[in-house]
Amino acid sequence: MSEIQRQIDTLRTRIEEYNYQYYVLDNPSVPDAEYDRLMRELQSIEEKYPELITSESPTQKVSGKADSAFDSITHLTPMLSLDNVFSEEELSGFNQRIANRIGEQAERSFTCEPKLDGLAISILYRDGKLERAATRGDGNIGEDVTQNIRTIKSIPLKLRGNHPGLLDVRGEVFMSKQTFDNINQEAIEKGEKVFANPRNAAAGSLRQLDPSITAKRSLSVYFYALGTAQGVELASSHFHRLMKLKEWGLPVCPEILRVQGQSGCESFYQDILARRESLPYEIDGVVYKVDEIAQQSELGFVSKAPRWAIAHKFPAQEELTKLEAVDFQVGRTGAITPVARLEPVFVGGVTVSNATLHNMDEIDRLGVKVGDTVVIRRAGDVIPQVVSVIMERRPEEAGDIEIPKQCPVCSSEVEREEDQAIYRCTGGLFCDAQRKESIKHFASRKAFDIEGLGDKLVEMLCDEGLIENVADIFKLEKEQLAKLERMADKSAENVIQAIEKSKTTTLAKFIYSLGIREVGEVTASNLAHHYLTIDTLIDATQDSLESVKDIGEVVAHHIVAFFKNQQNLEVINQLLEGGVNWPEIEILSEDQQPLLNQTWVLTGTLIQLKRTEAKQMLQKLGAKISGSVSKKTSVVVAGEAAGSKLTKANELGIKVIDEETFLAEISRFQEIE
Ligand code: 5U1
Repeated sequence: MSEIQRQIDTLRTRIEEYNYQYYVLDNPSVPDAEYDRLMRELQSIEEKYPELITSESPTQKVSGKADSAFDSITHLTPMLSLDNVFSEEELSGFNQRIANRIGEQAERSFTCEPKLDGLAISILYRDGKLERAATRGDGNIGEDVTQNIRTIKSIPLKLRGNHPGLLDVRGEVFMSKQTFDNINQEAIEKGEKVFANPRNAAAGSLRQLDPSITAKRSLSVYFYALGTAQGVELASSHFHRLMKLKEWGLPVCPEILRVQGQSGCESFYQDILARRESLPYEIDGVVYKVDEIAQQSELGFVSKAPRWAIAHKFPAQEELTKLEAVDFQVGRTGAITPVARLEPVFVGGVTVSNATLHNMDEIDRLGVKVGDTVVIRRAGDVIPQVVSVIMERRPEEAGDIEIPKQCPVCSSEVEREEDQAIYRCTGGLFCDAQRKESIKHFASRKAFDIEGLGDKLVEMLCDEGLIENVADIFKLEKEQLAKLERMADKSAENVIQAIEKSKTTTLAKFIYSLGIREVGEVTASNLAHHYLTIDTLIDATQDSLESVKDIGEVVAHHIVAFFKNQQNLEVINQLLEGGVNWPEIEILSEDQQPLLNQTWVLTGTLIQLKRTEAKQMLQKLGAKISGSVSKKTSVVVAGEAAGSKLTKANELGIKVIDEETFLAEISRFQEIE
């Protein structure tokens, strides 16, 4: 056998295995990017050696396979798939191919749609009634999932309006990010297997033999194409046809847009890419379709994909790389976090060489060893994560990961708290790492908000011995700063001014800045409004603390322990003597707090207000601010590009207001005050 044939066989075997894992088991082991790479490699070899193409090659068919557990349905017209482009140059190639076939057109219209990451389906309506539904399967024969599709709330069993007598409509069944999180959370609580991603969860939920399980999974659907439509006159534009689907009661993605030419397509791509994280569903790119149906017909198809449509894929959010080593980082409270050192890999639009491994339980759960090939995920601005291990690529010399017995920074003993996944350095403020981290926290935006005193400068000041604790910040002099590397006179002056400005704060921020374990912004604010002065808080007992809103035994214990420590009290004294101050907290009567007992959630981007300002306004009126939407939420303020929290609020029927309405309501209360 020739070397080329051997290469082709290896690629085909691998791709077939990955197809099986993806389509039949709903449990892929490698990222899409790896699959796409193998497929492209095979395609390019087959292009060079067309005599080696066989009809069984994965390049020759629409992937997928009808599962024998379901009856088969032969589609009225084949369900096609889409070719992909990954760059603007490749998109130009697509446009050039269109122009070569049907002529140049300066501003050809395209319909642009997000490419949902779900499961393609075809639904047949006869005389307006849902008759049958099928998965794509191999493109010609799919699985009969009619009973399961009937349980999806947004799919009408009867069409509305002047619909076709016979309609075969195609779309994507998907699971929203929120539903996916809820289902996986439930699975964790029950000790069951979690789904790898919303797409697999959607596929696994739809291909259930018991439709009552599908019904519980809250699947969604958006339709994007007509297979067959008989008995009505159809529009000559794809975009208008989609609008018609809406009139017949079929959900269509609200993001679709008709644009002119390649530049219109590129703008759509950039816009959706920028909003990808805040969309309530997962997408892996966008789709452009020549809008004129007459032009579509002229262009026709090539093997399994139309020439008039293309998917423009986003940079992969998951990639394969090698775990080269694991280091241990010490945080502000001594928590020791394993950090994966990776062979650099381009993922989610940037080169990644580190990823968090969270804690030792996570390492056990992943079963990961040094030397393994791992799947790395980087979505949006979230810290890169190790998602899974490709076990079949484990080298013989792969090494176990063990927690160090001593702190890697100060050599103090490392302890594991009972029933906790976290190991901690017992060095406290003796540990350089904990000291540095507590100073970084103190200077950070939500705490003292000292502009210019970022993490790097804190590191330098500590390393130079210019500060040892947070109170030393207020003793710094301009000349000391100006001597530091890459610190000009002007910058030193600015930092000194920012330090001076930060001295006036609020009691809530002061408490938060102290970095007491598990005392976040909200708890700090509750403590401030309960105790009103720092001295009363310092003297508070465990029982008294447990009576404060949202404070339980553990947090109360951390607070008591913090103020018992003489070193901490000394630092607080030095801060106050150094000029740190805050205005007295006004005690408002209940009728001055019209939002008392209400819980508000802020989501999306606010344009006219800073998020912290909005929070303060609400807290002053008595409202509690929460980071997540639940049945207990009173009102959700949805700014621009609000995502999953807004969806959840709508699902739960919770009052949602925009920023304008929020400002109007707040100013009404302020007038009453
Ligand atoms: N949004 C969208 N996704 N998607 C997938 N449109 C779309 N069109 C497709 C596929 C497979 O196929 C067309 C050829 C109808």
